[in-house]
Amino acid sequence: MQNLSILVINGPNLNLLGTREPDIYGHETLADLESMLKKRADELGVNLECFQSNHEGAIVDKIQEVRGKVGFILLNAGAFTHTSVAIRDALSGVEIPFYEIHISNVHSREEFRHHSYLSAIAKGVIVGFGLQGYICALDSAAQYLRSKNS
Ligand code: CA2
Repeated sequence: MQNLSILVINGPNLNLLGTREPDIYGHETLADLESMLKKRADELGVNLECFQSNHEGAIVDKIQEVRGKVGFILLNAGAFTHTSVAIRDALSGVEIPFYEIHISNVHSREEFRHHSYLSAIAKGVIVGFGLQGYICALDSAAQYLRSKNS
């Protein structure tokens, strides 16, 4: 059976998208982002679920919960990118391929944003393309799942 299901996870504070710091994160809200992704997923013929949490444990639980159910994860772990061994271990444990996404170019920002606990185990990393990065990641994940399942 084809597994063309993709999960998008947005981490802490990404629920504030479009409400503050528009110079860094733009003017679009999380709801705008999610509806843009759902529309693209429909065009691509893949199933898409979107999840956001400000809590590390909830993100770990979600990753564990989708084991065997989704074929790919698109993950912007927000600040947990730079701190969370727990999220990395969960991703390693479920063996679901994932792309790490950042809206801003973390490498042009503060030093503490330069290190990621996730990049080394990610299938790819998209940084600094704004919300467009999620669309690129979705296109690529759909292509990956199709070629893997064909
Ligand atoms: O650039 C990214 O996507 C980040 O993952 C965003 C995180 C940050 O901690 C990472 O270093 C890079 C922060 C998300 C906060 O999002 C906000 C959006 C609007 C207003 C305030 C915060």
